[in-house]
Amino acid sequence: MQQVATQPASSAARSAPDVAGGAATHAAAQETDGFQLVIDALKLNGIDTIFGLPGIPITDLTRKMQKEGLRVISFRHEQNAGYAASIAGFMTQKPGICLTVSAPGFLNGLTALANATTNCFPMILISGSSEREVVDLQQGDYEEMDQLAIARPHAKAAFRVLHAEDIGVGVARAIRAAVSGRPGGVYLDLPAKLFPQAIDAEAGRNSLIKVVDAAPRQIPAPDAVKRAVDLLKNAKRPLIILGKGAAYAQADADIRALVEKTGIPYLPMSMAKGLLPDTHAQSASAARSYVLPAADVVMLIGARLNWLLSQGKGKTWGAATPKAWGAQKFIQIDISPQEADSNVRIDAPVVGDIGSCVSEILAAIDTTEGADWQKPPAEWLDAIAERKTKNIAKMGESLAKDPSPMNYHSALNVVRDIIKANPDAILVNEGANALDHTRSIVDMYKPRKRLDVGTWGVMGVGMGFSVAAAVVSGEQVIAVEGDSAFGFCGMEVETICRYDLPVCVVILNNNGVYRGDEVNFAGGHDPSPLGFVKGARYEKLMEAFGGVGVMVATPAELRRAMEEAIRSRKPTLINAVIDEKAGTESGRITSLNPTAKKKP
Ligand code: ADP
Ligand code: TPW
Repeated sequence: MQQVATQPASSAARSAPDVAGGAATHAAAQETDGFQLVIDALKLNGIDTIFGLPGIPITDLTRKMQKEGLRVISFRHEQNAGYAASIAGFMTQKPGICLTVSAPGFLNGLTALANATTNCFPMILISGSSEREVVDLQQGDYEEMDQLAIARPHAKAAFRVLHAEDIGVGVARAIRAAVSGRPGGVYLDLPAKLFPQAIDAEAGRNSLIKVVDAAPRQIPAPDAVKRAVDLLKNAKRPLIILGKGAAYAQADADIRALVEKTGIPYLPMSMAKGLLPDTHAQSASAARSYVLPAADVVMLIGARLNWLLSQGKGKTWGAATPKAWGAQKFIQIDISPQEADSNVRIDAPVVGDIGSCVSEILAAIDTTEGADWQKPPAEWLDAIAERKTKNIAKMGESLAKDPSPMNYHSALNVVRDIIKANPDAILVNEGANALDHTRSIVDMYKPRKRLDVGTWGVMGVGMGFSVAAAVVSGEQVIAVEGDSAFGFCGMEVETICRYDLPVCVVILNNNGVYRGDEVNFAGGHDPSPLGFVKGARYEKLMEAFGGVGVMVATPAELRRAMEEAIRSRKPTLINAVIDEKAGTESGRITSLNPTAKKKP
């Protein structure tokens, strides 16, 4: 391995596929190796950024990658590198790459890989691994682990490459698996022995594959489109639900055209906020609890009927009992042919990529209905408008209050103004109350600007997402974090400072998980399992690495600090101290939390 690192720069360059051969006369110049082929295969496929953490056996790989023009973003913990890779995949439709060492590094990255698969984000976890023969006989190698077997159930696909001449195929298969069909996490196992394997440079070059049409369009069947349009046409109380699949698909103009042409009210799921501006007249977000049970036809676009939509049944949907179905008929646009009927009957599944499905539906409406398309009945739209007006006024009252200490509403009212003034900024968000309140208070104006805990409600994505969002887009990032959520990934503020990224972290600090006023019911010296150090100075963590740290206690101070962070684009951490009694247990999902019959 060391041999490769100390190779003269020119020899490494000569073995790259685009310049190899020709003038090369030295024997070494006619050979390439595993290190080089991995880099060449990734570059050939347009991969330009790697999120990872070095160590045996991938240290030289990270050095060589950087030397050869890949941007290598090195983290303090692989889980955060993995989250970064996954969200880069969501934002760009290119698989985000996370590179780790073997066993413990691999396992640290695996949570992020599983999360990517769950959320349908395209990502490739590339981990170095130990010697196969020793691992398989369990003879006690350095960082011994059967990584491929462990990754498989958590990934959409998993591959191992044993020979340098197979690297091209391995990378191509990983890319196709990550981005085609329903996107997901892919594991690529690269044993230590692979990297220094030398092969003939020309054979190596010929073994590489530039993947053609990695995520082929999937055109829906005309009869499926017709079935959906017929159902929609006859609806009295139609509703469109936009999910993060719709945001991922980057079919923004057609989705907006479909919503506006049909005049159907819509609800954005959390990461679909901004696909149309949240201030859009047809947004039914402020009347969610009215539209879900009352709708008669619901068109899901890139959203699953999972727990976030109460599995399509129960009270949320107007049914009498938790397991009973509502009276709705469903249209579901999804790339996965297996998604329909997973919870309730889907009357009109439309299988295909969202871009193709939405444009075919638009075309069908135009051909069959043309100018005759009837907007939904006025009673439906008026009833929604009435609820919206009432709820928006109620929210306005809460936002106008200026309590002392500050609470979620008065702090987030500031964030709401800041995003309104900076609609290109990317909002990263995690926590329980910090998540739920931000989602409902802070309007988004552009697609793919809100990145959050997603399908699993996982804590710890905040700093990885922030790093990737800043690196991929170059835009200002604002991360609104619960103090507990931040603790899962807080050390990455060093990464933010090291790469000098325009990230402003706002910690809504209420001294604990959900809230900060819990006591130890045993009466002992230990704090409650839910409590943290009171009056913690999180802002000093950012200062420790050269960033800007500010502690604020009022909305005016918060506004000043955020405005300055955006003006300067400096890494900034704002410790926003809020009322420790402000939160509720588990935020808005208290009902999912089993509690003891008798309180401790
Ligand atoms: P949300 O949490 O926002 O409701 P989900 O993650 O539950 O969204 O659902 C996203 C859905 O979008 C998945 O079922 C996935 O198969 C689908 N999807 C992702 N990308 C595409 C695409 N390009 N075309 C069609 N469907 C897609
Ligand atoms: C990987 C369980 C859900 S929300 C939360 C935890 C620990 C923290 C809530 O406190 P926070 O926000 O962030 O201070 P706030 O505003 O309510 O006070 N481990 C993982 N994921 C989850 N979801 C948990 C634990 C949890």
